[in-house]
Amino acid sequence: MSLSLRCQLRPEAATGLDSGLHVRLRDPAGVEAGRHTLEVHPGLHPLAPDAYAEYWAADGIPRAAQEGGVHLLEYDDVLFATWVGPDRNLRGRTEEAYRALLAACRTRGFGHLARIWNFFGNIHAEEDGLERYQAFCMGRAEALEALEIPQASMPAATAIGSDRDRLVIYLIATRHPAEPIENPRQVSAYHYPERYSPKSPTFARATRLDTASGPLILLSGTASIVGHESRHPDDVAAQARETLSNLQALHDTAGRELPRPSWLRVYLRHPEDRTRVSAVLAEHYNAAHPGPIVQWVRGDICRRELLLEIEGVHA
Ligand code: 3EB
Repeated sequence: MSLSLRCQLRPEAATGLDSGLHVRLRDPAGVEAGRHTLEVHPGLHPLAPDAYAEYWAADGIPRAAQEGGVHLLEYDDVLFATWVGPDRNLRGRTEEAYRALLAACRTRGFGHLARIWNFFGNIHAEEDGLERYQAFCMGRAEALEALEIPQASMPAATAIGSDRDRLVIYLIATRHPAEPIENPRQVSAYHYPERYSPKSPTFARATRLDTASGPLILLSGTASIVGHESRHPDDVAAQARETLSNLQALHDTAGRELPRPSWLRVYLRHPEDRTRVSAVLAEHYNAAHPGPIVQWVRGDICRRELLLEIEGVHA
């Protein structure tokens, strides 16, 4: 099944009035629904001077809808959905949000998640005896279990700590399953030992979709983790190199003939690490012409020792 889904990271000024899902990092957390657009603001801080907007669209004129806390933008073959709300009682909120999102998708015949992004504040703070990232994992796993989402149809995902107090989730759903891709260098997140979270994170390392303009690989947030353990706790350049090895392994697994990354988003815990990470990226991608567009964002990675995480799209 070939989809009409398209994705671009574009200069922010160019987003104009096109229909589709627009993700803009600089605005306060929230969502704005238009007649043919859905604008999501995860509540993150892009690092100057970059000003990109993430732009997703498909063929045809989309239908906008709202259902409970869920905003939807529906094309014939692709559905975008968002949920934005307060991030207190994160476990319960996450479960509620996932249930509402999945129900809205299923009702419309979009039973498969290809990609999902999750943002909330104070990711390392404690709530009900759990670190908030773990509370998030619990709520998400509870919803996915209740709705009987099989491991083989986990979406590619991002979960990042923002500087706001909002839970912001947005997703891409399809009528037919995307192909999940796991990383041979890493234990699948859904098989992580319990010490990372009483209920494992539920996501694929990447997913592949076939579109009218060719294959699309959607990369989950990827960090300096080998097996299930964090590597190079105090060395941001080494973490960057390890992360790029993970991204390379995903590309090799998906198929080397597939396109290179067209854009990457780097989440940095400490913005001052940008120069060092940027040098590692330049070295790695200098043989690629053109190399990926890179967007830099301040964000907290779910494990305290992890200093960066990279996501992106091959198209
Ligand atoms: C990792 O590989 C790093 O819980 O949805 C990356 C992407 C990470 C998604 C998630 C977590 C998630 O475990 C953290």
